[in-house]
Amino acid sequence: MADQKTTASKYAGVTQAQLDAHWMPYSGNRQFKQDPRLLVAAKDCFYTSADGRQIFDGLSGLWTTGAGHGRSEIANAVAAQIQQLDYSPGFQFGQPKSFILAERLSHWMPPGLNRIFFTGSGSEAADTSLKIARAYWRKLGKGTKTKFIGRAKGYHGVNFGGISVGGLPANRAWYGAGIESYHLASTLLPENRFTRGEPEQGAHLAEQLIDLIQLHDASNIAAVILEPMAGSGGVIPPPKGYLQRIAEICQAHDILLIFDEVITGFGRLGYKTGAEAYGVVPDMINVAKQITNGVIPMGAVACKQGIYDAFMEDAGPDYQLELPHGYTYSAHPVACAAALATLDILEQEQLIERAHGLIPEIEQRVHQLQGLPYVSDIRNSGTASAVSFEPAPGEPLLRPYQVAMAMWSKGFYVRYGGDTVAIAPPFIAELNQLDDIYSALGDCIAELT
Ligand code: PXG
Repeated sequence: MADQKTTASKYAGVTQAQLDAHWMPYSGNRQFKQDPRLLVAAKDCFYTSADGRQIFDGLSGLWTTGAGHGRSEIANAVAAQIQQLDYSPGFQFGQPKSFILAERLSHWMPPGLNRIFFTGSGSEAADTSLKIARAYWRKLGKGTKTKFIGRAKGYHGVNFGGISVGGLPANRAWYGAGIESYHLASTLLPENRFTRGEPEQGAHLAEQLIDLIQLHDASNIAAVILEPMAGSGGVIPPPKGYLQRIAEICQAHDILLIFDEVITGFGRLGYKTGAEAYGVVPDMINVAKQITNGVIPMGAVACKQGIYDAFMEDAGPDYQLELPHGYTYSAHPVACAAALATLDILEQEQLIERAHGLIPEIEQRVHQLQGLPYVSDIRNSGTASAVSFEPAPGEPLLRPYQVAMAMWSKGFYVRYGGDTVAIAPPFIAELNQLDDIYSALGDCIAELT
């Protein structure tokens, strides 16, 4: 892949004025527009770049596309749905597929999380879950339970609720007051550097929740929200026993536990959910991304039935709405069709099991990079892996960027952010493709100056 000929313009006919017009999300707009990295097609594990190269998809899109690209089953389901019912109102009227999908999703969730609220994205799922938590306590006559507890280095999307409970400083610093939230410490500990999988040290950090409860009183706390494996924060697996202890404390103090499984939902950890992977049942689970294989935007919040039931009780006349919340695109029929086709693929091709089988392969390959220059840590969790770098003098973000750009020129797409490069290949990746991407990563790191 390294020496492929440039056969087409890397601009794909896009003019400078067109590049300038799009304010790109989470991007270095100025650098990108000088040297665009445009993708024009995708099939299976590969993108085609505008300059005609095959680029291995080392992050399954943005953690979205575990079943690989160009899945005709999803394309056909989407096309058929648009022909049959392209849009239908989700408020006070319905369409069959949302009900079929909700019931089906409940079987992907831990037992009891069988009431599904649809959103358009992971960020909307985060804010929906927080709103449901507050409203739930109010319905129960405990309206003082409004505060939230998140975790440092947590990511729950970019809406105001999500950045309030989120723990990535850059995502919060510029946006003023959020909703009242407090944070547990990150479980990223120096003593766990280069651990394979879940680290031994760190379960004691769950006890910080007791301290926060003592400080704020459980009567004021609505929920704890955590990613079972913190993805955007740099692939941070939970220490052994940590999530179990958090769940115990929440239960003992009548605090809801929300798992944000936007990345871990539907196979990334080799299980249906992180909840299943770690044997912990939260009160709500947020999903998005892999729910439609990334093809159509969609998110969802799966709730314990008791939460839903609380809203249905004493709710006035039965034509009156029970929860004043929802989106124009909640349960969009085309997204529902894409999700049903995606679940079919995951089940029929046993891709969760396939992802599970990749875990030791990825673990072994990524940890071979230990000892290369500037590598300060290597982590892996399920089929996600990450390499962190010592900061370059005065430019802490430089090395991951340099590595990712070198990977791009060798024909590999990887994610970079903060001090970390992350790789999370599609569940359909072959072992030789894993060989290729991790050895290319090693070469790119070795080239760092
Ligand atoms: N929660 C979690 C745990 C996420 O990972 C969101 C919520 C927000 O989802 P939406 O659909 O609103 O973007 C996410 C999104 C990365 C990366 O580089 C991660 C995400 C998005 C883009 C890049 O790790 N996660």
